[in-house]
Amino acid sequence: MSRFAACLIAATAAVAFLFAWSAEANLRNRRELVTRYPALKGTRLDVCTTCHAVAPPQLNPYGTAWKDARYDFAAIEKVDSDRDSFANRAELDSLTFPGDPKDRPGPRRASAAADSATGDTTLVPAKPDTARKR
Ligand SMILES: [Ca+2]
Repeated sequence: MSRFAACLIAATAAVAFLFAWSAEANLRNRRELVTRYPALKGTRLDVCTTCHAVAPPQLNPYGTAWKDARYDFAAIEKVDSDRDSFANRAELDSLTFPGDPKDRPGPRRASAAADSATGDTTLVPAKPDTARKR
């Protein structure tokens, strides 16, 4: 085996490992989100784009805030990460994306993040608050 081929195989293995590690980290983070907020399981927010920009691994404002808060969801519940005038917890309770300023409680047009999850671009009513009250 040539030295070039060995380097190519090592580089390919390293890239495959990083993809697998990143995918596992994303799944683990989503599990943490629905463990903290069980009402989100299976909803439009049970997707990578709740914390990531449309092109992971880039984080959206909510994901960045969560990371900056040392991965403590409770610490950022009262913060309005995407500056759309709704606190993160209010957005989670309303099933709107806390990292997307175009998606907020009330009647809305599906946002880019929502589009990536559902493919829906029509006007949709806000879903009722289904999260448990604490
Ligand atoms: Ca929002």
